[in-house]
Amino acid sequence: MDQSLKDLALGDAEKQWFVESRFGLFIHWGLYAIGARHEWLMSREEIAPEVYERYFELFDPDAYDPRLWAKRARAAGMKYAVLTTKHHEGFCLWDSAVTDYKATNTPSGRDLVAEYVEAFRAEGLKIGFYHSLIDWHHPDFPIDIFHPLRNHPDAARLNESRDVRRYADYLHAQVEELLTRYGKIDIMWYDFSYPGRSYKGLAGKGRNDWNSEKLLATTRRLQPGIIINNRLDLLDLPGFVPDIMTPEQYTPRVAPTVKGEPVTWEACHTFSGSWGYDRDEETWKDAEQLIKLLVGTVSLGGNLLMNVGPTARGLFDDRAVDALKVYEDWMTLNGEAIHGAGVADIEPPRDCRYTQKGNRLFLHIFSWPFRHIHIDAMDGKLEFARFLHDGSEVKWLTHSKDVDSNVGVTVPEGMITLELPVKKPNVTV
Ligand code: JFZ
Repeated sequence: MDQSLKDLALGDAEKQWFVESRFGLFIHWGLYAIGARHEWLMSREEIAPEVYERYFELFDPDAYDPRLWAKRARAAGMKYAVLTTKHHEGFCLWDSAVTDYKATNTPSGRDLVAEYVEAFRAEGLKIGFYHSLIDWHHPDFPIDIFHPLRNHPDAARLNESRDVRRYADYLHAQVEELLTRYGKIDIMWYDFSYPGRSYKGLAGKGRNDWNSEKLLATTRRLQPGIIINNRLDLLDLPGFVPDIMTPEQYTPRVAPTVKGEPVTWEACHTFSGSWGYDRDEETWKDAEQLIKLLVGTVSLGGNLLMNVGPTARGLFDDRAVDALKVYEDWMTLNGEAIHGAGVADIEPPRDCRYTQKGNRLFLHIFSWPFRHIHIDAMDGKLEFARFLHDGSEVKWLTHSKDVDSNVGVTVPEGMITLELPVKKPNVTV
């Protein structure tokens, strides 16, 4: 691989804000909010572009006030946000010069991206753009495995007039707009590549289709400090390591590596299974799941990008508001154990997680042990233990050396304050 591509990766210092943030808001918003049954409905239901355009004609999020969104995100302890500027449906939330398929041409008439950037920046959050590489509306995007017209009897013939190079020019022109019109952008989240996959002879797409190397270079040139994710299909180029890895809807069992080296990573998850607003979805995560997801991710050294799919009116659904409130309540008391915290160099007890920040070790108790919890010995370095939520002292007992739970472990230099960021439940023991 050429050296230039390797030089495009960010150094640790430039990613420090990201790692310390630990928690961000993903926002999937587009015409699919009207369908309200998953952001992939155009593909799943094989809706032809001209039929899907009905949503375009009806799009009018009269209640959109991103200042409200930003306030809720900040209150939940989130430090950055990533908004879908365009999802696979091809609809653009900003006033792009290279398409008519954009928010400013709907009854809404507003540049939704501009308002988002201003509102989230005003709340002190870093600004991210999700941008779909896939585009099911663009006339030059070749019909492929996921395309709504994949089962069209003339798909192969229709593809003869579709030129992916023209589509790539469009993609690059739009990225240029997004990265030059809105000031400093902190994250670019491209999505996604699927080379080597095929369906009825229709090929998948990857770096040759997107012209990924150039897209990466352009992104870096226009926004030198921007964090760029890993979905451009560049991973198998020797020596190349993306700024971040983005495991989706699962939290890895161990921290991910790339080419044998630890890597900065961010798990993305949903409140309810779907990314776009899904009115009838019933699998909303409960408070315990939400907290465990965040703690579990940070305990492995990752970030959590938690998603909300706003409604077609531009509001967060009540269930999303409740979920954000869960985070708000917990983070208000326990945010110390998340922001700037990461992997602890010590094994947690069963059903527990550790996060650590300097000489403060946070023990997250996933299932309350009632009377005692046995933690590994810390060679006398344990200085003080207390609950994080109220600062109150927790007394501990030291067992003799032959008790299993006291077998020595390696801990960092210096004394440690152990803090327990879980409220003791109201039970009599
Ligand atoms: C992608 C999007 O398709 C999805 O709508 C959402 O935006 C999510 C965050 O990212 O999800 C994927 C990515 C990769 C595959 C499938 C869905 N894949 O490789 O099959």
